Amino acid sequence: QPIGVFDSGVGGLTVVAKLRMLLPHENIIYVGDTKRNPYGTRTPEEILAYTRDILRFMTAQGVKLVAIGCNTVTAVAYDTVVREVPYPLIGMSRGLRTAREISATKKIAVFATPLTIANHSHRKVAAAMDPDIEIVEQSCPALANLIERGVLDGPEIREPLKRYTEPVLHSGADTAIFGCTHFPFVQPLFEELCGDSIAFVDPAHEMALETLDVLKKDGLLNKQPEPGNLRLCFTAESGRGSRLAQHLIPANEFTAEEISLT
Ligand code: DGN
Repeated sequence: QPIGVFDSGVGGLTVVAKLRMLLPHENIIYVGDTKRNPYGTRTPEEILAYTRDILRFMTAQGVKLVAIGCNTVTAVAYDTVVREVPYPLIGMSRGLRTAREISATKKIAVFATPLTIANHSHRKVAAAMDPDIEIVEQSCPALANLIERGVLDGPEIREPLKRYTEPVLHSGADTAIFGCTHFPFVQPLFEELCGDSIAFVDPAHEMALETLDVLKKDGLLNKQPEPGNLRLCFTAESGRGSRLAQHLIPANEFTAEEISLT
């Protein structure tokens, strides 16, 4: 039985890459809703409907667990859909446990889509965890779209990225969380622009650990000795999805196809 992972587009592939590091024997089926991307500018009702479409597809594939590789879907739809599926559903981790361990100033920046920032979801989780943590929120409206189009370097992406990192550099934050799963695609650019003053946390690592825990606890770990297979499904432009996937995962380790969800 495979694990399902999904996102509004290619962003969740950064989560798949981390999952495969920690769970190399698991078969994974990925859905990127590239046809309806981006979700960041949709209404909550639309996002809920799209999430249900994807989960219906996952259920039909016989998944044993689904990990949501998207902060926006987690913030908007998780609490509703978790009650509707017969398998464990893991929301995108906020990465705060790791960030809290790393940060000396207790000032932690979050780079995310406007919808996730408007939800203040990192701030809420941080407040419940440790009231001394201060979250510096930085909305990055242009970023996910550029990455979705395959723009991973050059002035078109460096210019907005400079605008987003500048205030964070002056905020006193010493740690930053990627609050959007697209952003680790351009982690080298973030690091270049921030120098040594900020350490970056990819929450996908925490999420992979949580997935491992749940699979273990439920006795669902795949015992096969050979490497797990990876099937990438996109609702549009699977060629572009496949090309972007190759930045993270060797081409001979996955197949890519186009699917229809409706
Ligand atoms: N990758 C999504 C996230 O983590 O929020 C954002 C993508 C989008 O559609 N805006």
